[in-house]
Amino acid sequence: MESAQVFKTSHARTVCYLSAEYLLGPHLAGNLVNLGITETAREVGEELGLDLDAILEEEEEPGLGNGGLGRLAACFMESLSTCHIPAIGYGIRYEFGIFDQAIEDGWQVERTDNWLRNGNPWEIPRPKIRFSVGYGGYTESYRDDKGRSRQRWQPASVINGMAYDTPILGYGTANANLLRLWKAEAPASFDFQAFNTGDYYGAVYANIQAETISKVLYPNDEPEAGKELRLKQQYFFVSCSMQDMIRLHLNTVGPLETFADKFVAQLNDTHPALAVAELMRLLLDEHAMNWEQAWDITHRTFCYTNHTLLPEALETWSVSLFERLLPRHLEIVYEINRRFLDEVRMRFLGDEARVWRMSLIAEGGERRVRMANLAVVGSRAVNGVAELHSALVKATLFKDFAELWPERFHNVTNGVTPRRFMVVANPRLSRLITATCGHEDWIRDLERVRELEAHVEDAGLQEEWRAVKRAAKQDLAEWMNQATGVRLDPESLFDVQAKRFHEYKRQHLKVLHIIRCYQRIKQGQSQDLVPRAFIFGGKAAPGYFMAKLIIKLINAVGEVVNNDPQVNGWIRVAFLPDFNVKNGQRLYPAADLSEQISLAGKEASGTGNMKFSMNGALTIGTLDGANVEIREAVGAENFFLFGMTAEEALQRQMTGYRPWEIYRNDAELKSDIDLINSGLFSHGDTQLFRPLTDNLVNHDPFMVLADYRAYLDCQKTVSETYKDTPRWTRMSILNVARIGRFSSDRAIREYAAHIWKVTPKLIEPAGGDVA
Ligand code: NTF
Repeated sequence: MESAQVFKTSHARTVCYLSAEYLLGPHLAGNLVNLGITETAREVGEELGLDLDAILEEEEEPGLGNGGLGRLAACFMESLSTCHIPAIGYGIRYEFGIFDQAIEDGWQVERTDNWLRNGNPWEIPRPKIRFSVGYGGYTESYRDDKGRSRQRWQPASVINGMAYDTPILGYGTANANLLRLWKAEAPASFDFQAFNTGDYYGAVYANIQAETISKVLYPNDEPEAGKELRLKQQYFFVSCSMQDMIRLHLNTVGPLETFADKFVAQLNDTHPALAVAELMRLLLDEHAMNWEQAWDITHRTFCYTNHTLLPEALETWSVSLFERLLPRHLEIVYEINRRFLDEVRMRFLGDEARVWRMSLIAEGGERRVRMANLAVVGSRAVNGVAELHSALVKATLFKDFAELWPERFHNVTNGVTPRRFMVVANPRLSRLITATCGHEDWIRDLERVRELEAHVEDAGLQEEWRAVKRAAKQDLAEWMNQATGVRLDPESLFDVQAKRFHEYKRQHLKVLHIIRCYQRIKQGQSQDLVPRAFIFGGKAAPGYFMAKLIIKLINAVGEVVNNDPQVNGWIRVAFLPDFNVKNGQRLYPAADLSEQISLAGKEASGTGNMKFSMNGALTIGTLDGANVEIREAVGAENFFLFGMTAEEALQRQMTGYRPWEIYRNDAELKSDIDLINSGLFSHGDTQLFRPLTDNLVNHDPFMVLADYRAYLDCQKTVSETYKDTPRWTRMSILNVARIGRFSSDRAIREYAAHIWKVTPKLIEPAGGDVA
């Protein structure tokens, strides 16, 4: 309340982060750390006979996101507070978040995530903060009281959005920003007419319909299905949020002319891109502005972050659906487009092909609204999430736009919060860092972990470093045994890949390595190997057949490997079920090796790569996303690099990629794939994995086979290095010491300085001290 009051009275410029997803994870441990009262809470608990760790285990996590994009939003909210930047996070209060994953007979099964079952102690319902949101209907022209011709929207149905606020605490600061999530409900006076005519059921049904809008998170990671409910969700939260911002502005600053000076709105991918059209509608239709003025404000308000180049993930909506649901917004999109394309024509005389490519409407076939183009045109800044990605954004996806407006394009490399992913997840490592550096300031200024470097040769530190890793591996082994019955040896190399399942991330490349190790051991050629635990975690989109088949393959290979006494002293395979924020916190501290093996050019940034590295895992990775910058930061000699570059991959695709030739010419690769087809891993079923193996041999869209040999060679180097324990330890220490740049605090400071132009606003604690 103190923060809100100060922001209000000081008219502080405020960031509004618009995101359809927030993958928050449990709040309690993070809030205790940020308040500096973890030990106090533990002691008080003991006095009361309560075990803090047991309490932390109990907490449900709000899984209101799919993967990297949603978790990034959560890290950014925490860093915004830590960096004293006035901010509001806007989103949807999904009643059911990302599904819980169970593994049955090796297959993923989805269970609903009923996270609100026992209530949510962190949220504050705000019944007075409610807005109505319309859908459908028609638009009409009329003359206002000054005789001007205006447009208005008569929606066919109206629902309400009610605010639920969660305070997001910063580390060691009195500042608390708001995460404001909207819940959909029927308007209080729902369909009275139906009531009066006796259609009680119909009226109640409409009521239920309204509430479905914030019911469930769409579980798709990258690809987008054009679902009507999804468009309704997007418009719902965007409309509530824009109305709320206007209300706040009118209540505090005053006239809407200065709206863009008070607020900057960051679009987290295209999911909230409708906000551009909605702010235009509110300014034009509800606040009687003219087009030029409304557009000037709108365009100065928004900035847009792109998170993927995968063509199937780029959102488009069919014009007919858009028109049926949002007729007024379609008119506005058309008018934005008309003016924009005139500008393009003027700049590039006679280049109609360019006009086609840049249009907000895709023509030819079913006409569709291109949300990415709307986001670029409606924003004053556009950014990618890692240097390579931002370069590709300019060179490929938005090439035409970068030629028109080069100054609009930026890079801000992602980061993650060290509070959650080091201090909360890995208290032992944190204590060791604090003891070695002699201060805790690295927690707020992660660059200062660099002070570890001075001690890298210290045998005592190396010894303690290994003990910390060893203890985390022991913890994970125990948990894994409880959860899955798979026994892991803490002495073995923990080789971990944890992220959403997607072909471009190439979990199956790692599976081919397991099969290769298996065959080598069976053939008595284990001399180059080290004992390894191959660990996987991650969910597949429920409708993504190939991703689910890869999960099944991992578990099938695991069943054979783990039950074969000839090999299971060497290798084990474990699938950690239900990879979420909480389980991630168990995994990162225990990893020796972090697998970041996507086909170069496909992973926009990756953030798991940073979380593993911060916890002392070494990375085996391609030159993709933020791997490139992590490798530069930690030093090429402390990173296991393999595979084609993005450019090489593209080149090879264009000159005709023939995976079957690689398959035929590499005897080991052929025997690994043939072993899958033999039925060894499927109780004699030779067809089960055919869709996967056939796809690899005949199409291989993500060039697994092209990188197979380089990957195996690199894994050999990994094993050799692991055998040199002091060397591995030094590399691990240096990974942590040089990871400072990948704190989300740094990312937020870059957004603040280069994109948002906001300055920190310190909150003086009112009632007392903040630790
Ligand atoms: C993801 N994008 C990217 O795939 C990751 O590489 C990146 O680290 C995160 O965003 C955060 O920037 C998406 O999830 C989406 F939805 F855009 F495809």
